Amino acid sequence: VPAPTPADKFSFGLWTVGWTAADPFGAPTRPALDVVEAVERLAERGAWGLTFHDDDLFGFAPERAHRDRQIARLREACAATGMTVPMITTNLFSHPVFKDGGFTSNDRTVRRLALRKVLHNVELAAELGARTFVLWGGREGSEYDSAKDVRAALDRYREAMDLLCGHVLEQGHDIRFAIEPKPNEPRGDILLPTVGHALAFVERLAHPELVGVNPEVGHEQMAGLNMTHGVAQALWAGKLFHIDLNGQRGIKYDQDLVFGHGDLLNAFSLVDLLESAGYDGPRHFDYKPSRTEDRRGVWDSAAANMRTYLLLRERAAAFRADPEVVAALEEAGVPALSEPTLDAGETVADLLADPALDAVDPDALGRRGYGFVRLHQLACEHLAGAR
Ligand code: 3MF
Ligand code: MG
Ligand code: MG
Ligand code: MG
Repeated sequence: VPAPTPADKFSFGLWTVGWTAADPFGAPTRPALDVVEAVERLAERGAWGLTFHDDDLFGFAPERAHRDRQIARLREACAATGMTVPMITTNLFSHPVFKDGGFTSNDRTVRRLALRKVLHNVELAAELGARTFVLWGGREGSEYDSAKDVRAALDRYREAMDLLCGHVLEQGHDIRFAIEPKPNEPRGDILLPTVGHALAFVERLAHPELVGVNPEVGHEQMAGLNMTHGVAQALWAGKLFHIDLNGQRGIKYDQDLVFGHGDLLNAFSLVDLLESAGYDGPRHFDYKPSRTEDRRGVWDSAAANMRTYLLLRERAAAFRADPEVVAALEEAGVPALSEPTLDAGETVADLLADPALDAVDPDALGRRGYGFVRLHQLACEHLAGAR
């Protein structure tokens, strides 16, 4: 497997390698990580970009001088290493003021504060040349159905998105927004819980062309969904603006494991999809180095994400190139699904009167085997390095 290079477009959140591993049950197990060290260590390992929440870089409501200094240090580190800032995002979830949400808090003043915080960070994104702005509404939701008017909350969510898009258009910024769905945690139920919900929401906005999705492997899997299917639908809709790669083992708390350290088969089909669909955006890792890890474990785990992606990319290419796989795909009818069901110009009347359909024996057709299991076994064998 080749070593990662910037051409692979691997990016990491500052909050990932920088996680000090405080969890709801225990204190931090690692010291804070400085942004300059994050940029340097990631660049050394072949990464391309660093992403961050405003609070990750300069804290909540920073002094002007501290904010400027941190931005300058990030810029200098990027200039020295060739690293980029392809995406930035705003923290509307840590400070107690956002405990009932930002854009959809029941408190109007909180909503106004949230909008102002995001608008400031959109300006920073423009200054740093970040072309994607991710919005994860982790506190937009409720624990109690009686406490949140969901239709009103969606009106306020839309109001926020329309304001942000209008602002970006007015300023002429080259920035698109990507909504990151998650079903729950920290709220009992989060609004826009899955890729599908977010895609439907985007179509109701004033500027749908400026808004897409940022699916996260673990978030879809927390909802019991197939990440590869969700990403395929986002691609189909032209809405895969960004992606959060990580690992998750089933329906439980958000594990943020290394990419591939959860459902490895689903990670394989995801890489196969991204590569074959020609997705050319960032391959962004939103993982957490486990609480058991020391500094070395942090950087080993960062490298593991990239290596796993490249390994799966290699395995997927070998799978596609294997003549037995090509034949099995053919037998399974996979390429045949791309053929339109009606002939060009064929009408409803033509279809109804088709004599070839009269001659079909549905019972015989019902006995057709598709060979999907054999095909999948070939995928497993490629993944396991057996072919
Ligand atoms: C939480 C997340 C977030 C988002 C981030 C936006 C803290 O489960 O996944 O990470 O990814 O806020 O990019
Ligand atoms: Mg997660
Ligand atoms: Mg997460
Ligand atoms: Mg995420």
